[in-house]
Amino acid sequence: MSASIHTLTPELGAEIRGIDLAAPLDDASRDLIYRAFLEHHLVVIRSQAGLSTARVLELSRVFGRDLEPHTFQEFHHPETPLIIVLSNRTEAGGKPKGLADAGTFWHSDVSYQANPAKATLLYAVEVPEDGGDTLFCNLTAAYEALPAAMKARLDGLTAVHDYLHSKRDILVEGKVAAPPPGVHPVVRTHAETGRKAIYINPAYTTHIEGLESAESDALMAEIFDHCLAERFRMTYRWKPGDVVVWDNAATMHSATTKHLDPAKHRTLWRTIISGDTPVR
Ligand SMILES: O=C(O)CCC(=O)C(=O)O
Ligand SMILES: [Fe+2]
Repeated sequence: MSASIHTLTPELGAEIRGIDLAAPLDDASRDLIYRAFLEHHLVVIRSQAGLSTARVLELSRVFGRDLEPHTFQEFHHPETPLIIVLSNRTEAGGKPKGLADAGTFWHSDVSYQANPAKATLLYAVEVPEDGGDTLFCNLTAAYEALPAAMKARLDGLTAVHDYLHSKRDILVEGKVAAPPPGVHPVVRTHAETGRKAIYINPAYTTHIEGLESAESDALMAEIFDHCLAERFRMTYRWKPGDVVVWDNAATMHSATTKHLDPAKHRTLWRTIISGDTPVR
């Protein structure tokens, strides 16, 4: 069966059919997956239950050469630090088997880093019948839909991104030292497609540089309001065996796991594909 691309919504996401990830990927499949990723910002490959960690790492490398181990070592997959386990399961004694909530807030992954993640891959090992959806927002389409005057106003601005802005419990508990904040353009140009996207997010962006704090807050609120309109959004409902990969330079996302019934088990493997410094 040859692989084909099917859009999920007119603006965001594509499903790739006709690919079996249990077998090594040929060059044509890699090209097709990567092209769909650039064009649609998010790709889904369904019904891939039972993949090994090696297969998940091989697929991750379609999107970039370098993968990053996650800061929270306690949730690394036992076979490799390049996969972190997201799970609400606990062992006997209550020890968590994974990171139970990787971010029930709108964010672009590790945007506080100097070189934020290029892409993120999630592989659904087990997911409940309902609940635990992941929400996505297309920041390229949101930028392109801005009035010219707003584009001109944002172009050239920079913003500070700080991990502590979202007040992560794990840091409050003092388990991991907080990474230093990063500064990035408010509008970034995609390194490969050349398309511009808004690059601030409610979870990590503390303020826009050079503006009074009230003005920065008001401008950010206005932009987030615009971005989070229904037409730029997509809700992903997981099925076991789904693989989803998104472009962090073109989208933001939110988990909903904070509100998931603890009796419903959800376990995903996650890899991070390294990125470059965002540019204007
Ligand atoms: O668990 C989810 O739905 C998404 C978690 C998340 O934000 C991530 O993996 O980057
Ligand atoms: Fe995330």
